[in-house]
Amino acid sequence: MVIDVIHGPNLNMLGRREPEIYGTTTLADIDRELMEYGTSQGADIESFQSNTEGEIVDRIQEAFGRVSGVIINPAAYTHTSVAIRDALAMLSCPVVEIHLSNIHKREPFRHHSYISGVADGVIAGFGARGYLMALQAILEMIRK
Ligand code: CA2
Repeated sequence: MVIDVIHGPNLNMLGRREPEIYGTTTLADIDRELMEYGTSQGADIESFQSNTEGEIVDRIQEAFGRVSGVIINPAAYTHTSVAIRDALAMLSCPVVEIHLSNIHKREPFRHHSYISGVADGVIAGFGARGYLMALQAILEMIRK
């Protein structure tokens, strides 16, 4: 069972800038925790980060028919990308959208997500811990 974890633009800077908003955990820390937990549950976690919309679309297309679930933090593309939404809509496996911050508590332009309408679940506002919550939730969805 493969779960693809897709990290959007600027998330490679996690833990190195704006810790008051995004915390001090790095992306490598998050991936490590997911991989450890995934292994304990019999799931292979694959991780991908890109600052480029088209590369994220390509990655989602490559996931089609190959993976059992997708966890995605589209970052700023959450609020702009019909292309990422359309790519996710093609998938038949569960999709969980995750945000470190509570986007609804922030600036109005972050309140709308193009992604939520094609996601099976959304987690926001729990910081890096939210990724483990997303993994636990998606494994439950897959096993049902
Ligand atoms: O809360 C989230 O996870 C977001 O997806 C993060 C995006 C933001 O545009 C969304 O509205 C909410 C920003 C990711 C930028 O990450 C940084 C990490 C460290 C330093 C600077 C940016």
